[in-house]
Order: sequence, then structure tokens, then C-alpha cells
Amino acid sequence: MSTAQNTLTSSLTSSESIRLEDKYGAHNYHPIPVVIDKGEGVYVWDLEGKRYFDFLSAYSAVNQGHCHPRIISALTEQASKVTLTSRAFYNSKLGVYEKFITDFFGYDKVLPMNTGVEGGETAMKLARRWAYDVKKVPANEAKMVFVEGNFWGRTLAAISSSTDPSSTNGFGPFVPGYIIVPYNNLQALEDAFKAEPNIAGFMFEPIQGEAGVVVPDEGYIKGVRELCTKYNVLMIADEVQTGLARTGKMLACDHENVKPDILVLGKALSGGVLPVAAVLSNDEVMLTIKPGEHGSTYGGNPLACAVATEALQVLVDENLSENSERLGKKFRKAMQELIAQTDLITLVRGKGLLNAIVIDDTEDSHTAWDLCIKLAENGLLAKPTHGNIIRFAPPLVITEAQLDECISIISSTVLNFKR
Ligand code: IF1
Repeated sequence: MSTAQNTLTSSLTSSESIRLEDKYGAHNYHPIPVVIDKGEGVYVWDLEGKRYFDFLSAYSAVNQGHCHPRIISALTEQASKVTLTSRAFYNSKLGVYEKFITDFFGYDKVLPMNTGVEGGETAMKLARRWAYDVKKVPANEAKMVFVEGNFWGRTLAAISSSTDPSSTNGFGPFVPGYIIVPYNNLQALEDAFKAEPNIAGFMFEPIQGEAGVVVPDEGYIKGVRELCTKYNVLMIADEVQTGLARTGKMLACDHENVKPDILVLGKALSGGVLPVAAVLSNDEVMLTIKPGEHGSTYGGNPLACAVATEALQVLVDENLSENSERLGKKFRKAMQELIAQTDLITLVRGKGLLNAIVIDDTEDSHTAWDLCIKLAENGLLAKPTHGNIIRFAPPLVITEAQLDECISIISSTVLNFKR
């Protein structure tokens, strides 16, 4: 029995689908004109059956590959039992999942949420409560420190920390109590900590994703840890995009053996199957929030617990961190060799399989966009972040042979590209 949706889409063409989105959907995105109808592993297919390599992975939400069979079976098995109970009651999956994920990352407790930005907001609320209850900051005086170029979502609290006009213009007024410092600058961070006694937390990405895969200097993460400890500020790592094997370690903080006070996860925590986020910390922080003071309708639902448990186990069983580390090195080496043959690309940067190339043109040029259109024609999907930067982030299940094919698609497209 075909579902209503399948009946509606059975004879749809890509251009009809785009027209429907344009007519009936908000215009809050400008997608690459490809209509994805099916996904499996590193591949997606459009409505006409054309196959592409997915080199964006839904912004690192499908690290385990599209529709991973183990994750899908965890989903379907639980979906046939119970999907949502609310937290008004206990459910048989949550406690088991909470033990699993806190053991997995080495924290006392987890607060389950749904989207990455909910994770960030939860981390910020925890930090503020800890500041008032434990650090004894005067009421409503708690400050949060963020870095220039940060991106942690689209809510008003998130965009209030943004230095990107496309995130902030026309959405004021903004959440007060924020201090913004340059990224990758330990002196500026210490100066801010010295100048302000009422800081609750410092939230940052160990590698900045949306800013264009900005990798900080070796030692920055460790330096942040030391300064947060020295000045009694909670170190909050937003690993929504960099976490879960994406950068070649389970967490980007693992590259410097650093343990944040609060860890925020999302995206690939569910393998791209449904929104699942998690905020992990130890009791001193986590227990400052009392019953009824925070939560969400879907947070900790049994379906999410079943899916997230399997999604995490797949990362380990399939050695996806190691694959990401090894093939990431191969990819950046290949891009360096390509850069030597073209003036279109100025540099490649990244860690593991979170990489980006910088196009030799201005931020407001459409060269990167035009190159992505050509890449799509040649069977590889990617999209520029800011203007002239293209992020390359395939699912971590990619094989060496598949990566070789993608490298040749990128190289031939670049070498044949006409500005
Ligand atoms: C969009 C960007 C990426 C994130 C980090 C928290 C969140 C994100 C480091 C919030 C979300 C998504 C949002 C999505 C596109 C994508 C994105 F381009 F917007 F900036 F990946 F870089 N922390 N990033 O990257 O998680 O609430 O979305 O689940 O808004 O267009 P979310």
C-alpha cells in the first residue's frame, strides 16, 4: 500500500519539485538545484535517477552514511513499539541510553534534547545556573563568552552571539550578557576572563564549521582548557559538527586530549535519521537544573534513544574515526597536488574528513557556487559556506576507492572550469 507521500511524488520531476518548494515553501534557503529522492551510504539519487556522491553529509549529520542498515533497523524496530512517551513518565529506553552515552564519553550525566541549537541553549542555561548556584555570580549578572565567526544555530540566543550579519540583520534586539573574543587567540580569551569576574562559560567549536572549516593552532584547545580551569569558567565544546568521528577522532577535543566541562552533540548522533542532541556534563553542573526547569516534548524519546545508541555503536564498530583520519590526510594531499596545477584554489584546510577549499575570488563572487554547479553535473554534491569557501565532508564510511573517484571528479571539474 503506497503512502500518500509516495503517491504524490511517484511521477514528480525535479523541476516540478523545485517549483513546488518555491511556491509553497519559505524562501529561507538557496539550495543547489538538485532534488534528492534516495540515499544510501555515500550516494544520493535525484528524481531522474542520477547518482551523486554526497560531499556535504547533511552538514555532518550522516557520518555513518545515508540510511545505515543497522540504524534504520533500530529505528523501525523501536517505531513499531513506542516512539514518544513525553518525560511526564519514564520510558524503557532512556535510562539504558543515558548509561550508554555517559559511559561512552565519560561524564556523570546527559540531558537529552533534539536539535544542535537546543543543545547549545541547554549548555548555556546549565552554565548560567552553575554560575549562580556554584560560582555565586550575582543574579542576572552571568556572562557568556563566544568567539568571532561562531555558528551554533538559528535561535535568538544563538544569533545574539553571531558576528555574521546574514545571521543577525533584522532580528534584534539580542540576548544580553555576551562577550565576543577573536577565535584562536588565547591572550584575548585570558584578557576577557581577567576583565570580567562573572563569566559562566566559554562556548566554542574546536574547528569552526560554518566559518569555513577554520582549524585553530595546535595547542589552542588545550590552552582554552587551562584558562577555563584557571579562571573557573565552564569550557563548553560545541561538537555538533566536529564530533562523532568527523575530524579523525571521536571528538575534535580528543586531538589535544582535552575534556570540556560541557559537551554538546547533535547531527550524526542519530546518523541523520531524526533530530537527536545531547548535552553531557558532571553532577556539579548538571544537577543545578531541578525537575521542571528545562526540557522538551521530544527530548529523550525512546525512538531517539534506540537510534542514537546504534548510531554511536556503528561509529566504533566500523572504525569511522580511523577511516576519517586516514582518508582525510589522503584527500588534503590530493587537493594540495591539485592546487599546484590551478590558480582557482588558494588553499585546502581541515582535519579528518571535515575539509574546505578556498576559491581564489572574493567572498561575494559566485565562482564557488558555479564550481559547485559543475561538480553536481559531474556527480558530486557540495555547497559553498561563505562565498568563496567550499566545504567537503563526505560520509565517514567512504572507501578509498570511492574517495579516489571523488578526487578525480573534483580535479577534472576544477581543471576544466571556466570562470
Ligand atoms: C542551517 C550552517 C553548518 C552547527 C554547530 C550547532 C548547530 C550547527 C557547530 C545547530 C548547525 C547547520 C545548521 C544548518 C546548516 C548547518 C551549518 F551552515 F548553518 F552553519 F553545519 F555549518 N553547532 N549547523 O554547525 O544545530 O540546530 O541545526 O541541529 O541552519 O542552515 P541544529
